[in-house]
Amino acid sequence: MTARVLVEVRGEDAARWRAALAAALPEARFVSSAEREVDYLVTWKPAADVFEHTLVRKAIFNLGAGVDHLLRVPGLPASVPIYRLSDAGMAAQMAEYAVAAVLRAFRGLDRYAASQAAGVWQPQPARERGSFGVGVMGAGVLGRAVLAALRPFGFPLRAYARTARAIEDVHVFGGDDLASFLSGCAVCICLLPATAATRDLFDARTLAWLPRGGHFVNLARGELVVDADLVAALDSGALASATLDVFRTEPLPPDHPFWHHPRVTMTPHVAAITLLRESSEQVAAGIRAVEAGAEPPGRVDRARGY
Ligand code: OXD
Repeated sequence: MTARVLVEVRGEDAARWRAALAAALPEARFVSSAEREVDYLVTWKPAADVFEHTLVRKAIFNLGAGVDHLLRVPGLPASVPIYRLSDAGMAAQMAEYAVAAVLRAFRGLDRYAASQAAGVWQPQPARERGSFGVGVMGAGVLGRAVLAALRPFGFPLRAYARTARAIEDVHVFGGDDLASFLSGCAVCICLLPATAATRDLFDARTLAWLPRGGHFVNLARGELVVDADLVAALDSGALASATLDVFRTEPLPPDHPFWHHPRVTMTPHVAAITLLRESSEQVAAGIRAVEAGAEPPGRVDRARGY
């Protein structure tokens, strides 16, 4: 029987996603949301009532790396497996962004920008790379790609992962070791998923575990950070900078202090853009795998929350 697929993406991208998925999976029947029963739901941030009118039989594919939005949708069927994108062109983008942020911090480019704005010619002393620790939180596909991209620069690398596993040339810290991990991060790059265990993880207490003058980079979810505590750490000079791609509310409200903070560099959730062709091909391969009785990559563990 032909697989029935519902693509539930809202906004201006919806038609592009439907066309790309239909091209990647020509053997399927793409149905409208009027259909009561489908085999597959392919979605990004679906409407809150999607499961009121749609029964999903076989699997849900999330068009993104993070499933925190999806796991909050009422009526999410408990027995249907969920798959999320795994890399699909995002790892290279994350790596580029993270390397740019680390090098900007290491070479003091923000200070030179401030000097230029003030019309001041002010060389800074060279830094010792061997004592400039760079830490990555989250050692999944994206975290490992970021670590690999950083390796050629010779910084001491560390990683923080729920379950510590060996990574070549990287000092890996496990779940209970957050304070030791953060204390060695001249730059801390957060790639952790938003779960019950990570929400508000970066507050006054944990931010204070970073070395004085450290740099905080959040490429994961805004919910991980207590904004007022981060602003206080930047205001006091405890932290030299924050590079933020994600926020509790997106778009960031116009009156939020991050917008004009001199120590904050912001981008609008673009560190790793979901790529249409790569993602559609991955979902198509996943649907074909399920149809063939195999297990595609990227299965979400609902108890863990990612
Ligand atoms: C995300 C994504 O999960 O863009 O934020 O993939």
